[in-house]
This record gives sequence, C-alpha cells and structure tokens, in this order.
Amino acid sequence: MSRTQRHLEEAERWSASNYRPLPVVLERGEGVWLWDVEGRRYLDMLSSYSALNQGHRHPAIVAAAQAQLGRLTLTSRAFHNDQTGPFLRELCELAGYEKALPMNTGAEAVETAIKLVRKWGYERKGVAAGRAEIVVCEGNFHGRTTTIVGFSTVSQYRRGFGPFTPGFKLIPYADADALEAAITEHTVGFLVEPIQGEGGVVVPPSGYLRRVAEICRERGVALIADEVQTGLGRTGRLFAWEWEGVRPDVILLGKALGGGIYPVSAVLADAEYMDAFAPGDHGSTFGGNPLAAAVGRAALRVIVEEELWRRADELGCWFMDRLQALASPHVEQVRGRGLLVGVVIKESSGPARRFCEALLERGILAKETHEQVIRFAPPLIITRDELEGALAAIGAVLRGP
Ligand code: IF1
Repeated sequence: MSRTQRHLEEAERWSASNYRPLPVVLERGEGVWLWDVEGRRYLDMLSSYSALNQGHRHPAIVAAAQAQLGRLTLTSRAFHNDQTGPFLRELCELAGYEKALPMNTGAEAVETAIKLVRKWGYERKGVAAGRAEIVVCEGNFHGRTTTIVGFSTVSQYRRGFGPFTPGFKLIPYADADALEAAITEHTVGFLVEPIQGEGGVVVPPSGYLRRVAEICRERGVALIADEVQTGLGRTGRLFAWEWEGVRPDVILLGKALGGGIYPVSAVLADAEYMDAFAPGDHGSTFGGNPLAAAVGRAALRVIVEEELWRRADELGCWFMDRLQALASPHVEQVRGRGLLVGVVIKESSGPARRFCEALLERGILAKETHEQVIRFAPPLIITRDELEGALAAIGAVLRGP
C-alpha cells in the first residue's frame, strides 16, 4: 500500500467528515510549491484560500516565529507583552485606523465586529435595546459560527444548525438601492465583502462600494468591510476597498495576517467605534498573543517590503487575459481582481470538481467553490514563469473533453 493510500485510509477512519479533500497527501511546502508523500511536486493555486499570500514558510516570517518561540509565546491579555502593542500600532498605521482588536480566526473577527457595532449602536446611536440590525448580502461567506451561518444563503451551511441569532437582514449583493431600502432606525451596520470569494469570486460593479459608503455615512450606519480574504494584497491593492477610494468604518483582516503559519485576525476601527468596548466586554485566550503578534508583524513587513499587491495587480491582469484567451469550450466567464480569480464552468460541462481533479493530475492544486467556479488564488510571490507553467496545465485541462 502506498504512503498516500495509508494516509487517506487513516484520515478516513479518524477524521470527522466535514471536508472532502482531493486525494493528495502533502508533506512539505516552500514558496509556491508543495510536495506530497510520494515526492510529487504541485503548484499551489489555492494558497489555503488566500492565507498564504506570502507563500509557504516565507523565511522572514519563519525566522520571526522561531525567534519569538525562543522568547515568549503566550501571556493572556491579563498582562502586557513587548510584541502586541508594536503589532497593533504597525497594523493601524499601515491601514490608517486609530485602534485594532486582535483575534485568531476570521470568524472571530466577524463576531467581534457584530458585537462592536451592536454596542456602538445602543450606546452612541440610541438604538432601542435588543433591536440592533445588521444588513448582510446574499451569497455572503463570513465564517462558520452559528451566528454567522444564520445569515448565510447557502443551505448546506445552515442545515441542522438552528436556531439562529436574530438581527440580520439579507439584501442582494452589489445592489446599493437595496441597502438604502433596508436601513431602518434599528440598523447599526452593513457587513459586506468587497469581492465575494466563496460566493464565486463575484466582483461588484464599479462604484458599488463608493455608493454603499455614501449611504452608510448619510444614514449613520457602520460600513464593515470583511477583507479576511480580499485584504493584504490579494486583489491588487493593499486593501480591496482602495479600488473605490472607500474607507470603511470597520475592517476585518485574517488569513494572510498570520503569514501562512499562525492564526491571526484583527478588527480595525477608529476610536468612535472601538471605544464602545470597555475592559472585560470581549476577549480571547490567544487573541493577540506574543507569538501571533510577532508573526503578524513579520507577515505585514513582507507584504509591504515585497509590495505584494503590485505583483497581484500586474500578474493578475495578465493571468486573467491569458485564461480568457484559452477560449475553452467549458468556460463561461473568467472574473476576479488581482490574483483572486474565478473561472466559471458552464453547467453543460458539469461540476468544476472534475477539472480540479484533472489539474491535480497535472501538478496544480486548485479548488472549486460551490459547483461551477474554479478559484485560482496563488501566493502573491508567484512569478510570471510559474504562472506560465500553470497556464500550460490549465489550458490542457480546459481544452480537453
Ligand atoms: C472553510 C470558504 C473561502 C472568508 C471571509 C471570513 C472567513 C472566511 C471572506 C472566516 C473564511 C475560508 C473558510 C474555509 C474555506 C475558506 C473559504 F470557502 F469557506 F468560503 F476562503 F472562501 N470572511 N474562508 O473567506 O475565516 O474563521 O475560516 O479564519 O470554512 O471551509 P476563518
């Protein structure tokens, strides 16, 4: 029995079945490359859903983690440490916000923002107790907690998990008029992804973010941008909202903030909002721990020093043009921004998964989102030559039967 088969059987026996991974068993990663237990090499075109913008085991981030491992890893927030303050300062200065609250996962950042804008609404806006509402979009993906899946429009993410948290109102994505109509005197926030990742790499029309920002400002509603997937260079700007010159009231970061080696997320906002939290209101055992902060500092340093957003912008445009030029009979549309790219497969060609399986055979790791979209989101350190290699394999698969 091969090592792969042995690992697959072990995982099958002992793991909960909450995922259906492709049948590949990885054991080493470096930069944009991964190796499986048979020694085969793969190009990572998923980046753990954009948590690997800096690539696998970036030397500067690993070095920072190793150095901190040798000093101090966890103190709880009952005490200060010498890493968290500098991390939050550097993060706020980079993003242009007054305050940051560090957490661990993207979902925790989303939950933190929900609590923050609700409390801000009650204490600053005078919203009637217990009546706060947050507007969210159809096709959203903000995480897997019970509150968050309660406003998901994907039936599988909700099925069997009720009862859900009240206080959320769904509107169509990319429809600013729908936002205007949905806001009431109880509305405290609008939670939106600048580009819907899981929803199928859906890019809203130009002007949408600007318009919803205007509406939120006019109506005194907090604009909350979930940049967990689109942030930190992925779409060709440091933050996706920069494409529209919009400054959200609250931004959520995660994934690549952990440099591909540690869960780090954060909520950023000005004091007007963040000061709604008093000591003891909210917290987390690991949120903002010294190791997370040291890793977060190095993760940001790499993004800035290597100007990863510029690479995503330049290579992303070229990559999408080349995908379009494949003229594949299976492709309905190529869409995305920067190196967050979705290839929509025609229904007549069947689900996208078979194309991902064929790509795996050719040494490309990619994952479909929902049924019909192949998502390509390589590490932002990828070179044009490496993308050329990916295009050769993608072309062979998409021009096939
Ligand atoms: C899974 C999806 C991507 C996110 C946005 C918050 C979170 C995510 C915009 C929560 C997380 C992950 C979750 C992971 C797969 C992946 C995913 F397919 F599920 F939707 F990327 F598109 N906001 N997305 O994309 O962050 O708590 O996971 O750290 O759950 O299967 P998290």
